[in-house]
Amino acid sequence: MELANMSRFAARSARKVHAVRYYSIVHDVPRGGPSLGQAPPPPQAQGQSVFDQAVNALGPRNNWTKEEISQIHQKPLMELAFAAGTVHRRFHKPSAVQLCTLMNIKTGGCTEDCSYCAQSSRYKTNLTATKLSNVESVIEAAKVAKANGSNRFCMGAAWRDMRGRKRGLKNIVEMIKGVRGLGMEACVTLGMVDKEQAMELKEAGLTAYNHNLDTSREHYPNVITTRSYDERLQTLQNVREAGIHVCSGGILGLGETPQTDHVGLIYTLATLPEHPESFPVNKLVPIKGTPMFGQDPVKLEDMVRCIATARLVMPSTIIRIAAGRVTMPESEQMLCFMAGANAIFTGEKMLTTDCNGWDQDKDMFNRWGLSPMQTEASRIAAEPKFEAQSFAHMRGEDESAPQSQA
Ligand code: SAM
Ligand code: DTB
Ligand code: SF4
Repeated sequence: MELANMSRFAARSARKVHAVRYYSIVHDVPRGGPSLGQAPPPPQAQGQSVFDQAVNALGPRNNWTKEEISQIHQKPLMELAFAAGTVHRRFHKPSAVQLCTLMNIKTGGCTEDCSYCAQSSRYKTNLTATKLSNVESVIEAAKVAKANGSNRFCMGAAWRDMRGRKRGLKNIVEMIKGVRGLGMEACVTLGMVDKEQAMELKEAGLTAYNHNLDTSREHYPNVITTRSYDERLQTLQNVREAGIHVCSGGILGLGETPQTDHVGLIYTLATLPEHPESFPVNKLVPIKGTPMFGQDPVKLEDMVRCIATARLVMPSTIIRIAAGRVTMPESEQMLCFMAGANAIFTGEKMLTTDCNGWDQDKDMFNRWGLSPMQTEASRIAAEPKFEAQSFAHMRGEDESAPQSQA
């Protein structure tokens, strides 16, 4: 590296370590919006179109039909996005965006055949497999995330399931306790878990478990053959019954048909006994060597339509722009926020691919007046070093209002 380049690099690295800039924090409304629980459509909804009922809803409902969701999904995009933004404002603070930071605690060598994944041992993706990270390194990474304004830390392992991983689970329990000890929300994504494992994670203080359905039931066999859709749903049930928040979503760009498969994915999640607390929308990151490499890139309109439909159908759920955000210009991300997205992964890395760096996101938040969401399980706003206070006083709102639970 030339001397001039080296000193520029050193200056950039030094900036990363020392010049941490902080976000201001805003509080979100309680989960469930104005009325808590899985309420049926309000009585005045009789005679309204399904779209109008969704726009006027005062609480979530889980008796959707696929046809109803399809009607919403088919609306002219301008109308759909505006309606989703309207519902978003009723159920969430529009300027609050949840920040979550990912860490890959066990990379590669996975037995599964998920046809998009860099970490499957079935594909030649130039990835070196690692053992489970040690607890200290995970806590150090969580501290960096917290110092950069993240209030949720998600640890991912390239595993099919947790069978025979007693020692691994013990270490993960310590990681969860450490992250929670920092006042952050802890999330893990470890593949399938049974009821007992879910209970152990709950006892450790786990906030949320990420397990994606990835796509519709119909398209799923074209993507993964080594575990079934119903096995995935069983894990979601185990997590829910253990009292852990459910984070489950999908990947767009797997060769699916948006009109049927995005609707199908949302339908399955929106008709669970309780909606997932968060719904990540991943845009396929094409990984050379995987069967999905070479798929047509996801169209912006399909992404916005999917987010807006999910917002109308699961109004109190936190919708996360997940993988592939690094490929989206700021203007595209903002369209997603305006159509109901209210969370991101932030930091230098996703699992094996790049994420938008800390500074890039802070600049975007400042330009657009966004602030990190403060949720029930985390209290980082209470710390004085996050200097700028909530924007609530600017709106004349009560800053001690109850928090959302993502
Ligand atoms: N092994 C665990 C599992 O599959 O549940 C946890 C890790 S797995 C990598 C977490 C999720 O990341 C997947 O379910 C998928 O939705 C998403 N993902 C993985 N590779 C991706 C890619 N190339 N593009 C977009 N999303 C991806
Ligand atoms: C989710 O829905 N997306 C994240 C997180 N949950 C675990 C993972 C995205 C992975 C992107 C590809 C990679 O970095 O390997
Ligand atoms: Fe393994 Fe998870 Fe990747 Fe599938 S998505 S290959 S289960 S790491």
